[in-house]
Amino acid sequence: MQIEKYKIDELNHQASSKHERAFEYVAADVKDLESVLAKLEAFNVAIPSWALGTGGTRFGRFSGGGEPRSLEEKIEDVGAIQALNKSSNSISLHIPWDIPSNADAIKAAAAHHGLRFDAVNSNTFQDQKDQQHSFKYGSLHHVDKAVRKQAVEHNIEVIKYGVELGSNALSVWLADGSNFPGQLNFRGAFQNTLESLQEIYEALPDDWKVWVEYKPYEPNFYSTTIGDWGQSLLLANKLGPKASTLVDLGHHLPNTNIEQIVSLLLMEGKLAGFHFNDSKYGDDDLTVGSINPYQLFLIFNELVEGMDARGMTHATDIGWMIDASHNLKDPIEDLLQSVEAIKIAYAQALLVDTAALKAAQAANDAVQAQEILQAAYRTDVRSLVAEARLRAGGAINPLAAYRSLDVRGNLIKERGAKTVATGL
Ligand code: AOS
Ligand code: ZN
Ligand code: ZN
Repeated sequence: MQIEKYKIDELNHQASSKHERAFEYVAADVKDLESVLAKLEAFNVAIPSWALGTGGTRFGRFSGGGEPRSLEEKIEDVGAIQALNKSSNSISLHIPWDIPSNADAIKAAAAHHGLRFDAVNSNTFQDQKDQQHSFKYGSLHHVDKAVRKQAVEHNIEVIKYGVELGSNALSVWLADGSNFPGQLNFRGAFQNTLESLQEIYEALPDDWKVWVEYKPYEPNFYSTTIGDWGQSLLLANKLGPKASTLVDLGHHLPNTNIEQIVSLLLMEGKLAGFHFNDSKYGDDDLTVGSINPYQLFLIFNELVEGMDARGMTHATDIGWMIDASHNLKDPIEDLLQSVEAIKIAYAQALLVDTAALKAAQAANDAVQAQEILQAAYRTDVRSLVAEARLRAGGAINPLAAYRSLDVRGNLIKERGAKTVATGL
């Protein structure tokens, strides 16, 4: 399955006069228009290989049709997303859900769609068939050295797969924790985790990074061994310059000020990047921007300001990834919506009048500071994002194009109506 460029051009032609009206209206008031558009054009968000099939809950899973049955088909799906939105040029693999056994062929398939491989993710939260020791009581933090060793070896194997694919980061999320008070010695668990991560760190190639993800609860409900950004940062600092903290937006207790965490991690040079999603209650893994788009904007505001202050390049100096699961929507539609929400928040943040905001802050003018932020947030930037995408060769409206080209219908014809994506 491949979306031909001429079909996108045809749809763009039909949508062009409406687009131009909207674009000219908003562009007239944008300072540095060309630089804003160039930044939007350069910006890409990695698509997780585990988000291309219909997810489920522990109560059930309702598969959709035309789901990818192999890594090759997942690459095709990401290729379709990229053809439409020109902002999804990489794919993040979870191993062993997706084992790139023939790395050259997989790399070639990805390159055919203009894709590369982003961070590789290890999995020590499930037991695999024929695995010697169980991860029931954790992995890198385990009380038994033999279990820790098995988990360390898995991570090193994941790095090897990543090297073959041209990736340069290992993303580690641990389910390690405890379900009941007294079950675990916190310091012992932390020390074991540190020691295990040090062994993994030693195995990183020179140009590689390790990203340490935190999460306050689930699957353990009393303690998580890497439960918050403090614990992750502590590990990252002890590990060294190749280690940093990954922020998954859903991994915070309700109402946490995530933008402040982001700002300080950036200041310390320890912000690895993001797992984008949205949440109402916990790690809901909902479509980015579907619940709290203002928070997303505030995070991007910190990113733009903090990255500019540190002379960082927006598009490449941080890991931008989606981590979502869809038990209701067509996964591709959800991902298109998610990338769009991220780019909208980014575009709004690029419109913030930073100099005026600094002046308001220096004058303790909270009213003016709010006016400045919300003037940017309330700007309808959709046509700016669309214009950047159009210039990059994508669709003015990716979701509408996906529907009118009946991509899902074609996938169902190709793959069948009763498919279950590999992985999860
Ligand atoms: C789990 O809650 C985390 O968000 C991880 O990033 C995990 O590896 C991913 O969601 C796949 O389950
Ligand atoms: Zn995550
Ligand atoms: Zn999560």
